[in-house]
Amino acid sequence: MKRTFKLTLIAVLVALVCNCLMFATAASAKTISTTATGYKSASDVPYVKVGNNIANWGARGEVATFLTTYANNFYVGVNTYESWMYSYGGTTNDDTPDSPLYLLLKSCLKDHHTHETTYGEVRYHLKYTDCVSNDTTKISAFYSGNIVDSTWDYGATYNREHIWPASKSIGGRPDNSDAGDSADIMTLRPAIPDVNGARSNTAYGESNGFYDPGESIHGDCARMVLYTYVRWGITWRMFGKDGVIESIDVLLKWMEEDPVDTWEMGRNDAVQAITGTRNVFVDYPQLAWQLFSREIPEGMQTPSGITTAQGDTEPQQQVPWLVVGIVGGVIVVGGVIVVVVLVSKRKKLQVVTDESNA
Ligand SMILES: [Ca+2]
Repeated sequence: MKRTFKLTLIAVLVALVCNCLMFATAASAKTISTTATGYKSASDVPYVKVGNNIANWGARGEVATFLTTYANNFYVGVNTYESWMYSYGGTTNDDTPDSPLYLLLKSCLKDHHTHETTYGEVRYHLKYTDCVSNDTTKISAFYSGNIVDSTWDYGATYNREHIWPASKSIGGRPDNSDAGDSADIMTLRPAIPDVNGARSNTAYGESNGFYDPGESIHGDCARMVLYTYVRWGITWRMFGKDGVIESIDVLLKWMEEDPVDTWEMGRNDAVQAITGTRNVFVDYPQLAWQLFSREIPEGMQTPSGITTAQGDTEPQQQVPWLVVGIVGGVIVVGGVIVVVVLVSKRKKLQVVTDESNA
């Protein structure tokens, strides 16, 4: 009997060690680098609604690994990645692009754009689009990353930075009553006045004479200018020093190196609640490579998990580590119980044999 107890104890210990090892593997295999919010699926997102607005629920630097409910409801009918993935991009320079993919994306963004913000109303929307983790009392200033009071104080604490410089836009410098490309909240960001002034209307880039906004927002900037390039069709001012970003190479490099975070996804939701439209390059950044006829980088992180080359969709297979751990544990414990039962039966048989010999 004592031997059976010892065996059972050893078996339980072995099972526990096996389970611990499996869960340790599971933890190290996760793709989310920070747990600022920790939301892992669309149903996790706790939307805070204020009138027609919703607050940005995301966190900076936390790679987006899913599309939200708002995104999923947006991409339906002809406007889905599946319907675009075989469309020809064909854009190789800054000339007027009229490829099938460019036109499809443009009509998607434009048709959904049911409310064009005025420059004046943007002042009161930024606390929803640019807050962090649903806290609308504070906003995240672009470029510097400062968290400041969200109350609009006529531009003293923060002003409205044109990611696509107003001087290079169709509408030009807007008045508060103006709408159009230079008043589109999608590409207007709260910025500390000194920082905004330092950038002025310099094109983004890495070479001399360009403005480098910093690695953590390289992708943010690239995806925003690409939105304007398609939605508003300002294609002739896109590349080079007279444009808004250095080159196609820099644009794609920045998008790859700085993947979409949950904050950008949250901002897309908040902007959609106001204007009706989204930035398709935040939800499906891989479309940028397709648009410029480049091969999508192998293993690139995208919110939808689709990372393979154009025309060849293959959703990322996530290994269900938790299930593997539980099933593995059950198998180990089950095996051990069988062994213990067999050993104890054998022992009983021995006792009976011993007794009959007596
Ligand atoms: Ca970023």
